[in-house]
Amino acid sequence: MRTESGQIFRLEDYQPSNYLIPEVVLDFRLNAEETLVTARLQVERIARAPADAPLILDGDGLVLEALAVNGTEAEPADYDASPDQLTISRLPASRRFELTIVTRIAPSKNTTLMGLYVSSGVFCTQCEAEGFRRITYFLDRPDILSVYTVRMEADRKDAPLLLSNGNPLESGDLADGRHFAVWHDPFPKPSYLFALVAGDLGVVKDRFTTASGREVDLGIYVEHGKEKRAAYAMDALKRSMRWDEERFGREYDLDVFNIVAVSDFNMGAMENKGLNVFNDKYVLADEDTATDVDFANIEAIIAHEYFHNWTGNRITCRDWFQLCLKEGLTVFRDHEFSANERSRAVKRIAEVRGLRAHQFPEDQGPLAHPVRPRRYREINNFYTATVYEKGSEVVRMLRTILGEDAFRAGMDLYFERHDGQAVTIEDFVKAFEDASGRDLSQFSLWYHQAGTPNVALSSRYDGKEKTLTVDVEQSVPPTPSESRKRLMHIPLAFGLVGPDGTDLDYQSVEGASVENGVIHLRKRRHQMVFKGVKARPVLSINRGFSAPVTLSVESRADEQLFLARHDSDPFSRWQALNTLLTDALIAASKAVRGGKKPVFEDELISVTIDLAADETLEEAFRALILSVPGEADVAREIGRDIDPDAIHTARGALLMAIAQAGSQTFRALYERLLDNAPFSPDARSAGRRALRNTLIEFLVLDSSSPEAAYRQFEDADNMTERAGALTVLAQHFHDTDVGRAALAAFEKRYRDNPLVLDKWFQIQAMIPSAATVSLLRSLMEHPHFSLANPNRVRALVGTFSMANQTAFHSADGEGYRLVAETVAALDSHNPQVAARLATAFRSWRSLEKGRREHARKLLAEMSKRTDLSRDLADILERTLA
Ligand code: 0A1
Ligand code: ZN
Repeated sequence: MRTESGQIFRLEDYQPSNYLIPEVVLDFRLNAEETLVTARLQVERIARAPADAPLILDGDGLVLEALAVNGTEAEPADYDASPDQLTISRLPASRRFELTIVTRIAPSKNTTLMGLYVSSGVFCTQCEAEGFRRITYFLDRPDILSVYTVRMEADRKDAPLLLSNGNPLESGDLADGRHFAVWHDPFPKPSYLFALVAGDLGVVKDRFTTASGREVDLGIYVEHGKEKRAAYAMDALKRSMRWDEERFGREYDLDVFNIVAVSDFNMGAMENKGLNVFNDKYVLADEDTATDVDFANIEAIIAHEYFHNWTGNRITCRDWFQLCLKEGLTVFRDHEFSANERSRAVKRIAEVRGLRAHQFPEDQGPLAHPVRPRRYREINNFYTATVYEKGSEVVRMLRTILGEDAFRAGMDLYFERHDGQAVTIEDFVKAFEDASGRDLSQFSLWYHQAGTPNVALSSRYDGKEKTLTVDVEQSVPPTPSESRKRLMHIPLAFGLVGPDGTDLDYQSVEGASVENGVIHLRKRRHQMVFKGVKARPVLSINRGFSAPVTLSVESRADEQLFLARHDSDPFSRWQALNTLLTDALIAASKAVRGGKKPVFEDELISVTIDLAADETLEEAFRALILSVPGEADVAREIGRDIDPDAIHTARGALLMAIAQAGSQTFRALYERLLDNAPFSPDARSAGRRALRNTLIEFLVLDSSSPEAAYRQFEDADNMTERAGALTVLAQHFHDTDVGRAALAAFEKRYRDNPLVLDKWFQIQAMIPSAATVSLLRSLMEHPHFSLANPNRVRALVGTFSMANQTAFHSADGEGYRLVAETVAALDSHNPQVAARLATAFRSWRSLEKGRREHARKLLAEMSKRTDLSRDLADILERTLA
């Protein structure tokens, strides 16, 4: 491991800045090879700072061209400039002064996609978290709030469009085919929300009238010729704006709101004030090129970035330790929006599956950290499932505990109290304490303590006394640098399900506080006694996944089957079946490893088929019922000494058992679901397609023929069904003529559409075969693959590492080698994407010995390199620790 492993930042070291920058005027002479940036900063020394306190500005790879203080060129002796810092030691005695800083940057050479860069000929910026310092020297920290005026100058031909934050002020022509525009953002904001876009783009325009009658011009900018594919995003934007008014009383505050789609982007999208920049994957959609999942993601991410205008922009973070203040809360808000727009139960199941797939392994491995971390080396590595998804779960629990009305009162107080400020999680929680009068100190541990709590539970019914006794015990496993854990406040929604499937009443309960169908665990152990329970109930616990915990429930399989068939909470029905299927897969994997044939209970298979066929349930829910736990889900539950091949075989056997038993039912259902109506992306239609897509896999397994899938592939009039069929063909018939023909046809049709070609890369990256590693190596030579584009890398190598258990974990270590080589090749180019890809190794210790050893060797080899980025060095060091 390299020795200068980088500074560690600690929450307890936070100090307010000695200087503020109330106003910023930026001037950009845009040129791809060489851009000149002039920053005029109004600086103010705070009253209690010593008059001789040096001003230390952040930079990253900068070249200083000129520096002036109050309009006079600075003396070289008065400052020190390095690429990553500008220290000014002699400053005027007055508390307010002006600094003029000129830097020279090279956008076209910027491969990190942080700061100012060029994507397909368009200048764009990404400043969160610390990208602004790649543009000019600045106090690049979120508690420095400034009012920005931005002037841009560029060639009119290359960049007819000049956008920045806020409202447009003026624009005009200049000599030599150049032109300029000036934008002004009246809302003080941190530098990470600064944005600029300059280029030649097409646009979709619309208008929105806010609740109080303000007219807002909306624009979505995309590559010329793709305007039609932005219609859905525009619709989602207007629905989001209305929803935030109705649900949270939040109105938009500028005259314009612009979204720009770019093709090279490290993440999903960015909430820059009034000028959101998006990965084009989350803007562009039509039925021919996007799946229903794409449509749903677009809706969610458009909403997410828009909602940040209040939760993130108007109220921002004091420092980066508080990232969840804006992210967890905004994810909660976008989840609520999608739940309102679509099916709440289906949305919740999808969220929980996502949380378990991404956050649980993080929380249970070497990269575990609290929702609000206390230390970091590289903040880019903390845009994690824990900060986002668990952060959202914490806000959700807050609402469960307080109830809808008190929760809304807390939100209102938070907005009222902190508008225009940069605040902390403590401020956030305090608003809810003050609004509700409740003590949330124990609850706050959810922000501060890493690890997934476990709740162990057993119950017994006394028919004579009519009592149900429930023993509950909580524990939180140790995580890196936190060996001792404190007891949490865990809200568990529950029901006592009676013999007819309805919830039974009870007269009283002792042993824990229970409010509105929620048990509040606060101690290590609770023995609860429910009195006056008229019949033997089955306990349905953690309904709706009210708390992000693992459960160890002592219950019989027939009770879980009963819940799967009868629980009034649809989430719990799905959960009960999911638990049973997972247990069955664990047992089957064990059998396979022991050289035995896996067997499955008939009753488990039939309940699965019955639920899938139950016309009283919505189609999307039935599709989820039929998506049996994935190989990674089973691996996570096994937890140690994992053999991915055994799991794959076991899961294949389960799919086959369901396919054969459901043969008739599935065939009839598949035909019945065929819909001749014109395409619509609405939730109901998407649900039908989802169910058809799950059924098609069972149909081909049952018939041992690719024919039905190939027919769907050929007949499909939308991407969901086309890609769904191709996935099934690739999974099960990749080495047949039909499989190869379908893959070739897809490539031919979409060769010139990179976002669709990503699906083709993805589908092949998931093929469970020993030959996939070499297939991927050849696909990396495909003319449309490029390591420079994060979407391509994620589609091919990211998918392989996350969604191909057998090939990534192939016993010879070749899957690991492919990913490690890609990480190494990427690191000098785009450290952020390299580091994220490297997190694929985070669960290496839970594998069986041979694989574990392959992974350990590769990680150790990688970490020995002396030229690692801070991003990658940090991930490797923590993964190996
Ligand atoms: N704040 C954005 C996520 C984001 C973070 C860092 C980025 O840098 C490359 C980009 C985007 C969000 O939550 O959507
Ligand atoms: Zn966000």
